Amino acid sequence: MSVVGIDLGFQNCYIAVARSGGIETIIITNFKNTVHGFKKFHGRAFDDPFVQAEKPKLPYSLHKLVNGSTGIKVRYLDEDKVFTVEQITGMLLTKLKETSEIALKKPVVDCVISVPSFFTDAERRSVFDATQIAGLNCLRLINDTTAVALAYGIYKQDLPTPEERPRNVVFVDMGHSSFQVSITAFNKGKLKVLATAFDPYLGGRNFDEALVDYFCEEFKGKYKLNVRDNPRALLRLHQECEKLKKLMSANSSDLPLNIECFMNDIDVSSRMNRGQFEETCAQYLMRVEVPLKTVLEQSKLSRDDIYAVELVGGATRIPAIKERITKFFCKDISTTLNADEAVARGCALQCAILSPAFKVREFSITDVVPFPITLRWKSPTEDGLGECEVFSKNHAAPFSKVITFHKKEPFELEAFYSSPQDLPYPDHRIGCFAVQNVIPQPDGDSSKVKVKVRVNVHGIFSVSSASLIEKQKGEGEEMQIDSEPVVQNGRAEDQGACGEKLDPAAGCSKAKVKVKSIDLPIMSNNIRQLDSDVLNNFVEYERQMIIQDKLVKEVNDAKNAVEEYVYDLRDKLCGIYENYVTQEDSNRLTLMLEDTENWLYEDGEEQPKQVYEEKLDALKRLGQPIQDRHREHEDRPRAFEELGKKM
Ligand code: ATP
Ligand code: K
Ligand code: MG
Repeated sequence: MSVVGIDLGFQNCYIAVARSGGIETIIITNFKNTVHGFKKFHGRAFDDPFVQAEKPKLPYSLHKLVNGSTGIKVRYLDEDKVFTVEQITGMLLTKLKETSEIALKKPVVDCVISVPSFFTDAERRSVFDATQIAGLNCLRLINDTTAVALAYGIYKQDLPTPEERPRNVVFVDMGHSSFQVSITAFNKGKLKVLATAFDPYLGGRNFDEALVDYFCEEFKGKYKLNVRDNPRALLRLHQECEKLKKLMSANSSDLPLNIECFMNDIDVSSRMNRGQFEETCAQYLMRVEVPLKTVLEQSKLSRDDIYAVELVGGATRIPAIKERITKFFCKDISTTLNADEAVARGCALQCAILSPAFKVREFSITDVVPFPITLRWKSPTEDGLGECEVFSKNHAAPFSKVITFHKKEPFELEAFYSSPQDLPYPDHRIGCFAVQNVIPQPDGDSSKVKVKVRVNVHGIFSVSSASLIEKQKGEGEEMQIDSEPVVQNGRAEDQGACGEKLDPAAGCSKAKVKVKSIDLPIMSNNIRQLDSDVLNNFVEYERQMIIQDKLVKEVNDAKNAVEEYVYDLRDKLCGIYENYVTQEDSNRLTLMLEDTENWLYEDGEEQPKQVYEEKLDALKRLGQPIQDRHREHEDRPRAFEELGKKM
């Protein structure tokens, strides 16, 4: 089985594979000419302001699904059909999976997929569902900049030892749709993300749009053209502006923009140079510094503590962006990494580390929680209402914590992001988790309930388990350990990444107390994730589509085989087969080939596979003997030669 990493970009997807010789990029796709621009609809409602703002720019239509989420209408087998975003990404992943399998000649199941570091719970859950639909086993959803950090660190031979001061590196990724920065500390065999920052709405496409705006305005005055009224012209202008933008990265001179027959049979032309470009895009260039400042502040490092600044992502090739980054960190940019492939390569490396099917050196990764998470609790009758921030900003992740409650009845935990104003998502709620079957102790006292909360390896939050601790005789002492103001207060104990519990009493000479713990069921509610039966339906539907596509392909192949045979045989009948067929047979066959050709364009346009196969067989019954006679004749001298050698 292959071990692959997938960079699911807004514009470009890369797949890399881990091989014994190293990491190799095997597939690059870009979405031009297909459905695109849906990556950031994951986990978002149709009414979400972001979705609504994107809607007019899309070459396909969006629909509100019954549960309020975003549906995408595409043509499938000559029919308009609305799919969920998970299904659309599922189809894309299926395509990537099949293409990789052909390239690798091995099944692809285990994978690691990158997501933006600012993706919230709902967005992550939605991408994860898409991987399920495609039949992939996603070992980790990893943050883009963390994947890049792994690709940077794992091959570095000269990292400081664990006892030494770490090497701090800034990673900057500006793609087509967004801008992400992280500062990561490296020691031998490990990396720890110190902080991340982002502008989720700043990317290469903003620069394209600024150019489009500029030329629309110019062409209105110069040619009296309303480009915005003509979607086809607008699309062409968009493509030309992206090209021009890229050319300007390499050239500081004046560059032409020419489009023939642009609109109303008019050829348009204009020019732009780098200075004008920077002026036109000033509002976007201004935003580059903000996340750089934020990330440095949060890492609590000074510029002198930074060892290197590494850039990836297509849009970081814009010189004005590079300059701003260089200036901010007072440091030249290093380019150890392949700017386009680093994310996918990091994903493949992480997959290799996580997969038992592959041996690779260990490298431990500690990421951060991008947005602080608070837990609020309430019981139906007890007046215990309270809340506590369980994960602060930049808290290490993955991570588990145990929170102790003292309760007499079932209660509900509501998880939400603590600071909605910093969230690039309109709803700060994560979900509700009802801890069930809680009963008082036989003596009427509250029971001690331990609840485990977790941010898992995908960056997804959950209340993962709960247990009721039964009081045993002679337990007084243990009660005392926990009898700080934890009653109704939810005190969090850290558990570390591997879920190992940090016992607050460890090391003390307290007598071991026997306790009995009973697992409690948890019912989760309002989690923004597909219900399992809906997901199963989508999985099944995707499987059916794969089968259907395969059938369609087989029919096409069968039809093409007939067509090819017709052309091939016709050529050869008046060529190399001429002397191996009677004139009469040749005439008969030629007529039949002509009939078949006509049939293919008329009644034979759309037939079941079997019909094409029968047609081919019928032709071959006449054609094969001729071919055999020809081959026999060709082989005879060779056979004699062989014989001659042996003698
Ligand atoms: P995202 O990370 O936002 O999901 P992505 O990963 O698909 O998007 P990339 O492939 O990293 O994005 O970068 C694509 C962007 O980089 C496009 O906007 C493209 O126009 C831009 N780009 C590529 N090369 C250059 C260049 N030489 N100069 C300027 N921009 C460039
Ligand atoms: K990419
Ligand atoms: Mg990207």
